[in-house]
Amino acid sequence: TRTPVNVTVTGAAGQIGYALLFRIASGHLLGADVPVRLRLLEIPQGLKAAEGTAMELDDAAFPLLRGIDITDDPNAAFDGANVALLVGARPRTKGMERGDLLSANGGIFKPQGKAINDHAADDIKVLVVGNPANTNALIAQSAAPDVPAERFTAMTRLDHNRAIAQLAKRTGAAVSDIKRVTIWGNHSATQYPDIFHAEVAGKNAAEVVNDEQWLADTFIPTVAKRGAAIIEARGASSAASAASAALDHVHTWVNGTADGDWTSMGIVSDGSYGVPAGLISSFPVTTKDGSYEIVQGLDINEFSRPRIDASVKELEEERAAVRELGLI
Ligand code: NAX
Repeated sequence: TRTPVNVTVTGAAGQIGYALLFRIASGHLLGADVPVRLRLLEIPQGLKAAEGTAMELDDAAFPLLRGIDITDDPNAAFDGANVALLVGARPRTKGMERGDLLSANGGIFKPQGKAINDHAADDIKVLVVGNPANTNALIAQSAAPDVPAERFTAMTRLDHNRAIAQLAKRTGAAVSDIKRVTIWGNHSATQYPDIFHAEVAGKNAAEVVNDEQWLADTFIPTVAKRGAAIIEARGASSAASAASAALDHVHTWVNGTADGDWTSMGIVSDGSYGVPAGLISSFPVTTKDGSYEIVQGLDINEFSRPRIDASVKELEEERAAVRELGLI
């Protein structure tokens, strides 16, 4: 029998945590044949609720679940971790300036990055979900100099999945017929969902749609502002879809992209496509055997270039702000 994989989830008592943990325990993160041990990290006020969730996980009697530890100590939570899902973050509250938001999150992601550096397993893979996800990932990565930088990633898979869903709706195609969608840049309203290289049932998606105005005025804003639309409709932010995207992100990273397809991940830039090196920005990537590569050689047209640049500029501003605050 296989050794269980240690999966650490922060913010375990939150709404994404609640949607995420049961599916991790049932095999949707790593595969139906991979046993897992869960480590739940919460702040002291969240521990009791996390214990309640752990009771329910016990009650589900998942055959793959080999244990649950709950703690408010990052050093214990990341000890021996193979996969870390950093979901807990400080939300923006009324009247909070961007600097306050970044420093509050720096207070979370810097110590967690250090704890990962000092205690995680050698094969650690980190996904940051908590917002501002790209810059939180940069803060954690900067605090972990002994971990290869490419192990720190930020989630844009929800945006990627949203783009696929919108494109399927518009074209009448099945979701499974849509390939090679790309999210570029920041997981924020400036992100750029790109369909110029995408395919709908084997045909170029931009040509199938053949409507630049729909792209500019409907598709891009619908994808980029979907989070706000969900809050408006549901009275709470995306949770089950975010959890599903987190599972997809890690599952794809570990198990590989399908032939002829790619995915979107926020990763440390190597300077590709004019994105300054070191920024954590979303790119089209293929994955294989637990590692990933940026898809190279895509032609970036006049429609796409300024949109990618605008989102990357926002990431540079966030990086400058956290540098100023001494967080990286
Ligand atoms: P909740 O407020 O329901 O849960 C957050 C949990 O994190 C709480 O239980 C809190 O006690 C815990 N927490 C706070 N600080 C912590 C720390 N230092 N260590 C451990 N736990 C800590 O939020 P939820 O709806 O679950 O969302 C979590 C994060 O995901 C938010 O930052 C949210 O903005 C972000 N999202 C990111 C998305 C993405 O695509 N990248 C989409 C969904 C979501 O909006």
